Amino acid sequence: MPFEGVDFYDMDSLLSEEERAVRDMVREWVEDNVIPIIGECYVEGRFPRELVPKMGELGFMGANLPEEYGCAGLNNVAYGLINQELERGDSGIRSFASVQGSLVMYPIFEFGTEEHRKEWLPKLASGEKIGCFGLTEPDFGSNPGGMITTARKTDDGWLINGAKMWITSGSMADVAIIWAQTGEIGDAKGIRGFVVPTDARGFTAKDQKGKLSLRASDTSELVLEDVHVSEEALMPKSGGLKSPLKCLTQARYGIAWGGLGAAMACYDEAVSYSKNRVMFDKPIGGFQLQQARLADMLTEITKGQLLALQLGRLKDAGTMTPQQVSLAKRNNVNLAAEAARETRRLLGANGILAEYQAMRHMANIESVYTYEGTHDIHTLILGQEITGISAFS
Ligand code: TGC
Ligand code: FAD
Repeated sequence: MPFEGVDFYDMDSLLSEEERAVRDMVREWVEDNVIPIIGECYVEGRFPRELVPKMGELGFMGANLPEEYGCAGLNNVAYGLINQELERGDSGIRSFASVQGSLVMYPIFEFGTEEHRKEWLPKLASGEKIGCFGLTEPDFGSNPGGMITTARKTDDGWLINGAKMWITSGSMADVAIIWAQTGEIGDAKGIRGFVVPTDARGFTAKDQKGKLSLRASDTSELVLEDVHVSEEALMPKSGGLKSPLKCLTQARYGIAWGGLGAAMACYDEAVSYSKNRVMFDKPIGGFQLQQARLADMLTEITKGQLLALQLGRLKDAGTMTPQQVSLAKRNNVNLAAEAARETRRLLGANGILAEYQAMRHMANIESVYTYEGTHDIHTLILGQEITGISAFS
């Protein structure tokens, strides 16, 4: 049966007609194009790149950026709903769109020149070009301020040296947003962003092998060895660690919605299975233990929906804070992890098969729990907000 959503508190009544239309359009696209193939892609460890042109045509990438650059110009709630529906299909599909929109197009829009915007945004929006975001390094994950990738000024541009690790879409990308230290190592204020074409001499990308999570996503290591870029590669309005962190706020916002999508997919599967699987002469959904699982899932999803929607309204009003985003990313990814695990268990042995969704989502969400700031890091961001005392320094 096609997915009908999870809406116990009539959230639909809080959405505009346009927001509902966007949500329904993405939902249908995911149902017809992602669900039928994603289990196989996952087993094969393959990102379904063939979906990208259509994703571009339908406006999924950078959907909250202005129309003048080829984007859909939607509000942030509609943008969030796109993320929710994509992640209902698979976290890898949402990841692709998140990175393209929030981590590549957003920095170009926010920190780049008008030439950068005109050159890259329409092609990235349509999916003609693919981008990636290089912040994390082998020895600097949660603490990107310590990065050792450097960009040194030359007579006619910049020389970039370093390595970036765990980069989504890294091997497919035409362009990489590379964050590098232009000053002394450790001086977070010296960090700046560069628009680096991936065919630049000295730039290589290597597939990250052996992933047991996000298998339908391209994850790579980037190596930059004396990569020479022009003066124009620098995004002039980037300055300090704050710039990449601003990008992360955009992507984390989308993930807060995405987590709901994964959780809703699992809940839907759990409800359906519980009504159909007969054991001890009755459907397992008739046993109190399974009902408790379902009740907990529905409660957490409903709370998470209210959280995401209000966060979106705050973002649209221009008052959303990064700490509010941390709370939502932390909460909604955690509830997705719980929903996926409980669904997997409710399904018994079938729950380990790729033809069901729960275990794929369960494994995916482990990455989502770690990237874009681990659950622990968001706990500490909230701790700092509450007490005024930083646990980081
Ligand atoms: P700290 O001193 O706290 O901050 C430096 C400056 O930045 C400001 N700031 C933010 N601004 C906007 N948005 C945010 N989220 C911000 N967080 C901080 C802050 O106000 C300060 O401004 P100023 O004016 O004083 O300079 O920096 P810190 O070095 O102590 O680090 C804090 C910490 C640990 C929270 C931060 O480094 C952090 O968030 N670490 C986690 C790293 C992370 O999330 N990496 C993600 C990599 S990308 C990724 O995972 C993509 S996966 C995508 C996918 O496939 O979907
Ligand atoms: P570490 O920072 O080494 O953390 C290890 C453990 O220590 C964690 O449990 C963490 O919570 C804990 N820890 C760290 N610091 C503290 C502290 N101060 N207090 C308490 N506990 C602490 N990065 C990009 O730049 N671009 C991408 O496109 C991208 N895509 C990714 C895709 C995937 C599939 C994955 C898994 C990661 C991706 N990342 C990307 C990297 C991701 O952002 C990092 O993995 C993440 O920031 C955590 O860094 P780390 O893995 O080095 O963990």
